[in-house]
Amino acid sequence: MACRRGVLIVLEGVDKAGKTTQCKKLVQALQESGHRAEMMRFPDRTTRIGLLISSYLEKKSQLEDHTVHLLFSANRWELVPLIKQKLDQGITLVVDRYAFSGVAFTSAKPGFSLAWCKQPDVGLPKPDLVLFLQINPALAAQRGEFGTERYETNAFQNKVQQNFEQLRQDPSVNWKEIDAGRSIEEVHMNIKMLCESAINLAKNLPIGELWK
Ligand code: ADP
Ligand code: 2DT
Repeated sequence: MACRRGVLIVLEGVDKAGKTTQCKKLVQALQESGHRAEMMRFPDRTTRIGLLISSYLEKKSQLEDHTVHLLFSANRWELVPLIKQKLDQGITLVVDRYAFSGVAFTSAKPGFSLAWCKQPDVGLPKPDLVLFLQINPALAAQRGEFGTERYETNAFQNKVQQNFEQLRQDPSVNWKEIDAGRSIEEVHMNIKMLCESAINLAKNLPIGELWK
């Protein structure tokens, strides 16, 4: 039997919606049911570009707003060869944040349009499924104190949430909304079911190009 490609699954949502928790559980569940699956996250802070981003997020350095937006995008593009290689090998990738966070966060800054923010990420591998973990940012904030990184304030997260709402109007992306206010296990079961069907549907189709 020909080796079918892996499927590109992205989890998005405001801080503390539960993305990292659910990515880990999903990878484990997929592996247990016989799929090859791995987790990735953006920003990937381990590359040279990622180190610049990490220092900026930790407020150890300043970067001009357009510049850091382009670095976040470059951080995705530099990993595209690896993403394609893994998908070709039949490995399903579960990705914690992608271009949607890129657009939602930068466009929460004054003077940035959604259209401008999307441009550098046009043509990235298009996720087969984008799971939006929907939660009121005020409820998510109750899951723990904000850290000290950039963007970790209620006012900023509210703007990010509104920008996600706009991005989710785009029918060219396969968005699925998940009620992330439920227990970790309930959310997981919901996500697992959606992913199993996405894997069955997508594995015979070529990977698309985002926003193109
Ligand atoms: P994100 O990656 O979206 O920022 P995390 O997965 O890191 O979110 O979760 C943030 C915090 O909330 C963690 O302490 C985690 O254990 C907790 N958490 C995650 N999902 C839930 C949930 N469904 N209900 C209650 N707490 C949760
Ligand atoms: P975490 O490492 O805790 O997820 O925080 N961000 C992320 C952007 O501004 N642009 C992007 O393209 C991406 C992927 C979201 C990372 C922080 O960086 C923000 C929170």
